Amino acid sequence: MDCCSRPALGIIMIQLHYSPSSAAMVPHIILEEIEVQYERILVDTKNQAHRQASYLQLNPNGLVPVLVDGDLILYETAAISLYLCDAYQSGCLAPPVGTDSRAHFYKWLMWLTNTLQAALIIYFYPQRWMNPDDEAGIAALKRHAEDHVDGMLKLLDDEILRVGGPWFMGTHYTALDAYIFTLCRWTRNFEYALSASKRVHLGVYLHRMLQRPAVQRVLKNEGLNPPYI
Ligand SMILES: N[C@@H](CCC(=O)N[C@@H](CS)C(=O)NCC(=O)O)C(=O)O
Repeated sequence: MDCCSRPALGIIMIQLHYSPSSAAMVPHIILEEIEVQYERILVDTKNQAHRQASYLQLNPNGLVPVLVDGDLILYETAAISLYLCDAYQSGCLAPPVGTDSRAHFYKWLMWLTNTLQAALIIYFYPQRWMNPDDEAGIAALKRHAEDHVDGMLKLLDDEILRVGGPWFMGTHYTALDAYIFTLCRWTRNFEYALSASKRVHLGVYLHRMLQRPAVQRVLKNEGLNPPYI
């Protein structure tokens, strides 16, 4: 893959607003992979910091992550990922623009954000979609969300087998790997469907991801403990 590179800036201009184990792990991994200087700003979501006026000015949706880079304030994980790939190409984390590989990279990035991530959000917050006192309904919805994600994990497992690794797009590690790792971790407590790490090809792939120094730094930075996947 051909890439030009932009040297890391001397002063810290990038800020990542994050909370541990959230979608912010995607840009967090990317930032560690491309080795630019950045500052992590913890958003205390347990204490509703993401709902406060100062944070809503950064992201009116009240969600993490937000990336600030100079005058740019950006939310949406996929958009932040693409921006980092384009602006800081030292990590070569996306195929060259205009190639078939780049087209497939876009396809998977969109699928991850609007299909897998969206279904996982229902799994994590089923009460937002039901009457609050409908406990049976909430439990059923959570189970249905697992069922849906089950098919999606199978698709990822099949694709890893088809491509042959070591990374999702083949020999070249891309931002998709950071995204897939982050979302697959979220399935580790599945009760009905197989978690991502228990799948034949995804499991090997996720363990390979755990070997990456950037991923190890991120898990440490976010204060997470095993089991990670
Ligand atoms: N589409 C958004 C979704 C981000 C999102 O759902 N963030 C979650 C953490 S993974 C969050 O901030 N949740 C807080 C809440 O919903 O109250 C993105 O990809 O950035």
